[in-house]
Amino acid sequence: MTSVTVDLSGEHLTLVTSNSRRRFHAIWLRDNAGDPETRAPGNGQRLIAVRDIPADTRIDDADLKGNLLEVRFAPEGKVVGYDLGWLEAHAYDTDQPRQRGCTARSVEVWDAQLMGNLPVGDYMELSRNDAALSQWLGLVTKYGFGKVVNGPIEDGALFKIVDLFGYVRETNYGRHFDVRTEVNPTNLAFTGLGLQAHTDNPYRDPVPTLQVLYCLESSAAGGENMVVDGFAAAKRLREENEAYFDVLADHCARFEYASATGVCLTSRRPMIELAPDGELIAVRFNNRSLSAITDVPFDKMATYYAAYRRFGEIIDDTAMEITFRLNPGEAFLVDNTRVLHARKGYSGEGTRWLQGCYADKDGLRSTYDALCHAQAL
Ligand code: AKG
Repeated sequence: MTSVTVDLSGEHLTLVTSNSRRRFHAIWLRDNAGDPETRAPGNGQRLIAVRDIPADTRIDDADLKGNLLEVRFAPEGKVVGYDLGWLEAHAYDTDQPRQRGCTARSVEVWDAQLMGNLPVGDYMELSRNDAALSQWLGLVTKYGFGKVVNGPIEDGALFKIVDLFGYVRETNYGRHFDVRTEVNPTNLAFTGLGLQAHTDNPYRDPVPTLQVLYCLESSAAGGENMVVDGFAAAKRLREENEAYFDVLADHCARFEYASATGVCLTSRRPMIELAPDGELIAVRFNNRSLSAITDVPFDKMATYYAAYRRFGEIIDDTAMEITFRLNPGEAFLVDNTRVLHARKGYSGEGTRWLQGCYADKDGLRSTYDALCHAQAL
């Protein structure tokens, strides 16, 4: 049995159903009205600004009509209907226990134990079958990375992975970059050296939120890839030592990439970035491009470095990482705001050639949500 009551001032109403009790403010309801004078019927965009809503808006009356809550607002005299399902899905009068370092509901943190259950998609299936694509994109959203197998072995094939869900982000490295040993490398990635787990390009503002690495040749010994969940590492750091977590979250690090060719990229952001409610929103970790840290007060610098060291040790702990070898035609995709990637060194006979590019996760999320909506119809 659902019921609605309006408080005496008309400032809010209370909607009670068999399993919830939610309050909604008059101003919130009015701003979220879906009638054609408030929102354009074609594209759903809001036609009014908040200044068009009277500051003294209140609820004059509220009534339940089947699955609809009908509200009359004063002083406008406007009557608006709200779907009860929509109200429950958008309710804000809920228990929202938030602590620093929490993660969104869509996220599942992981460690080496995920190995038996890798989010892998078959390229042919992903490109032909929306259900397979949506399932894989869902796993990428949950775990922050995914592998693709059975892709074409051809120059530029990595763009076909991005085409599955979004758009390439071009940078000073071009639309893509070749990861193979070079004589005069502009980046240590273009050598056979091992690379500590890192997020890419923390010196960019904004940082590319997705990275694809696609294998075209891999006959050299070594060169295996590792991925580490930066959110799991940040949570572990907090469990071990809250002060370490706080010092990395509360102060900005600085990152830099400068080359001889007129590129000078700098950024100032924390290694562990939180939303105002404490939710983890990004991890930045890259020993190669960390520049001098100048935003930590003198009396906190020693703790900052101890925290940075411990965060690195957690990231390097093999219990946190998943290791795999990419074969030609295989690729992996990481959420570059969350999952770090690494490479073992390689040398000797044979070749190793990967192509890499960046993209952004708004496109991936949009494709995933649109596929989910289409499947729900
Ligand atoms: C990068 O390009 O960001 C890398 O980490 C290279 C990874 C690899 O060579 O597997």
